[in-house]
Amino acid sequence: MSCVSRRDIVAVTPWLAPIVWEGTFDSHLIDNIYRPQNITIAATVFAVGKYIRFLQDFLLTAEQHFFIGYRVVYYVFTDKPEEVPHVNMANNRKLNVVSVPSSNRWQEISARRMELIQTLIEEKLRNHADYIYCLDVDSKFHGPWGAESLGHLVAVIHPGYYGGTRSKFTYERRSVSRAYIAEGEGDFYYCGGAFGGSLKGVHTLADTCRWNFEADAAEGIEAAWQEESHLNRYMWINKPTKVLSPEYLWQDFKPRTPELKIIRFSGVIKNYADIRPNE
Ligand code: UD2
Repeated sequence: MSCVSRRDIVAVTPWLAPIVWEGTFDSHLIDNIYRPQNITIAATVFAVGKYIRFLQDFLLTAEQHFFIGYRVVYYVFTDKPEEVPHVNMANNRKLNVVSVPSSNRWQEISARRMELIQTLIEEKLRNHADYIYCLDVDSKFHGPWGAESLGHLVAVIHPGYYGGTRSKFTYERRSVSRAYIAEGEGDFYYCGGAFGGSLKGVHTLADTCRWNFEADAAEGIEAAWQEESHLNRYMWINKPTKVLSPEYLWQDFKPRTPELKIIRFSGVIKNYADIRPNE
């Protein structure tokens, strides 16, 4: 067993879902469970407008760390299909490009991801993948992200909020929005930049967030953090069956804290004014 006990972190939620931290699982044992199942993992990543510049490092590092030894299919959504870099991949891994329109508002690009993920699952993935992870492109893998992360509905605790109190969480606080979470309610603050689960789990999530987002928009409401706010509301009502620690989405600008024994995936430092269409 490669597991050591950890006393410095909480490894289970109050609804008895695991919270995955380095040192709380045995990856060899977990691979022995999942490898024989011959599963396929889909990964979606959006690279619209200037965000195409992040795609190469994302893919190169994913090829070193993301579900190594498993069948992986990347779906790259972009308005610049001709600029998708060529990255060498193992035989059991491939990349599909999906063309999407560009947009003048970063909020719309970020928010439309739910609709496109829902459609992808309905039109392409059923019977072709078992699990799906939806990841921000402006990030790199630095350590293994594997089958320990699998579950029906998987959320990642946002690195900016895991140590703080609930009152500091940037949930949508206006009750007119369908992303509303009242003061004193909510569990964790989860990232919009990484989430996943079974096809069914993510389809229901994407479908619900999309409709709530669009119903808000029809009334002129945009939640504080767009789809991240809707995702947080969804995860509060439909508890994730597995929660990933901030090892699974850190931010390069944040100093490393003692609990963090490994960084698996981390957002690069970026200058918003330089890369977003409107800022
Ligand atoms: C946070 C979330 C992000 C999203 C956003 C709210 C994390 C680490 N990030 O990040 O997931 O919930 O808040 O809107 O949890 N994109 C493009 N082109 C653009 C703009 C965005 O392709 O012009 C895509 C790209 O895949 C990017 C993602 O949308 O990674 C999120 O946008 P962001 O990185 O600008 O959002 P950010 O860092 O504020």
